[in-house]
Amino acid sequence: MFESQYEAMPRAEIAQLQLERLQATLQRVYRNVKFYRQKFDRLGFLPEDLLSLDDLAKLPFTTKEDLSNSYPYGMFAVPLREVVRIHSSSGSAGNPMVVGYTSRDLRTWARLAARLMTAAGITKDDVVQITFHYGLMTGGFGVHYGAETLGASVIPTGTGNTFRQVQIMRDYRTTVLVATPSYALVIADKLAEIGVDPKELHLRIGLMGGEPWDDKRRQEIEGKLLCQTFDLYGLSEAMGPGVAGECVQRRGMHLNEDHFLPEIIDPDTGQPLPPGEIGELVITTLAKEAVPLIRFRTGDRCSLHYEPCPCGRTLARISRILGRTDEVVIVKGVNIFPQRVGQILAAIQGEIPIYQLVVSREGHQDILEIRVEVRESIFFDRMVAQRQLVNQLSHKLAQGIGVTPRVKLVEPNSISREEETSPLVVDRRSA
Ligand code: DLL
Repeated sequence: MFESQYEAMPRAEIAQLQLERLQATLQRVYRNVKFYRQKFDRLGFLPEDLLSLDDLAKLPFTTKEDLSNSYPYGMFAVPLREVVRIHSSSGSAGNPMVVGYTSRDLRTWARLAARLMTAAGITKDDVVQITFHYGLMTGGFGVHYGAETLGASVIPTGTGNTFRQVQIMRDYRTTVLVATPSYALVIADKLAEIGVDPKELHLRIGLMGGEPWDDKRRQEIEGKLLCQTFDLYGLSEAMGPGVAGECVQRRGMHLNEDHFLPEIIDPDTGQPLPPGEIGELVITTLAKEAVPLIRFRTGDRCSLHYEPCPCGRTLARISRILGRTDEVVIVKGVNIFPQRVGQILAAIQGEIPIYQLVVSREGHQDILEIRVEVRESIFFDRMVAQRQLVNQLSHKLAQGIGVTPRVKLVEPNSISREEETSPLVVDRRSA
């Protein structure tokens, strides 16, 4: 274990530490974040009223919309001068969500990521190739500093240029591939395409996260890349990767409970559910300085388990993420709110047209098609005009959602609402 004093802490001590940290967090947000102060005042709740962990359930939830509404810095509990890093994520249908880190937050992040990498069996002898995006999203940097903290040799390739990824993997003798499950399969396809035998590689571990996957994909990745894979969970609002991850037992993901207090709620009623039941994961951060969160609704469906793990860690485990409670679709690891697409189209066209997102796979690549109903007359226009419109829409949408879609103009009343996964989305990937 990387930090056995926390990872194998007796349960009673974990609860005591959580309570102390929670009280301190409530004090901090009450003093420094108007959003929370107003919420607590409305309830007549003072931070010192929290006497046990159960009292947390008296407080209201924080949602993605709340974070978007406080764009950009409304949720920050420290002055900007103390913030040393800023990341951002899609947030909600409205503004993006901005998250900041103090230098202590960054050190914590690196340690928590290092814990989960150690749990997956990664050591300082490993050569770790990180294909997560390095940039505004949290994936790349989070794992990067975790791996460096471990003392592993890090290759920060970032996403894309799959041919080069394969060359590097073979020539630099990569032992750990860090990727979204779908990108791991894209890499596997590339191996086959250019005739590299996976036996030529030195890969032993695949650390996979950032998007939903299942055991079938796990077997496919392991069979094609000849490595053992481990699930890694996180979300930008809480930190990024580093929230939870599988140990070598691979029976759920250990959640770094000394930093994140989990609850599972019924997404419809908001009522807490007992351990083992599937519901929405709600997280309260316990030591974050820059952007603490109280009862944040992640939108992720899973269950929570407190049984001891044969690995010796006492930290609770969450199941695989089984889906979402909202309409977010994750395409190539990027979270997309379908309504955001409508807003972008409205900004170009003056009103929200009828539209639909169709997500599918070609080989192992996620493909996002956005169908937009347009006036019939458009189809009588010159091809050039049509193509210009498609290019314009696809460019603006790519800017707005972070994934380049294929835009398809369709005639009025042609979008079928029958096979939808949600009101605006058809997701054919699991078919
Ligand atoms: O995806 C952070 C991350 C990157 C975690 C890489 C792990 C690895 P966001 O872009 O804010 O942050 O997206 C967070 O992605 O609420 C889940 O819906 C989904 N997600 C992340 N990890 C997993 C996973 C990063 N292992 C959202 N399994 C989360 C299923 C996952 N879904």
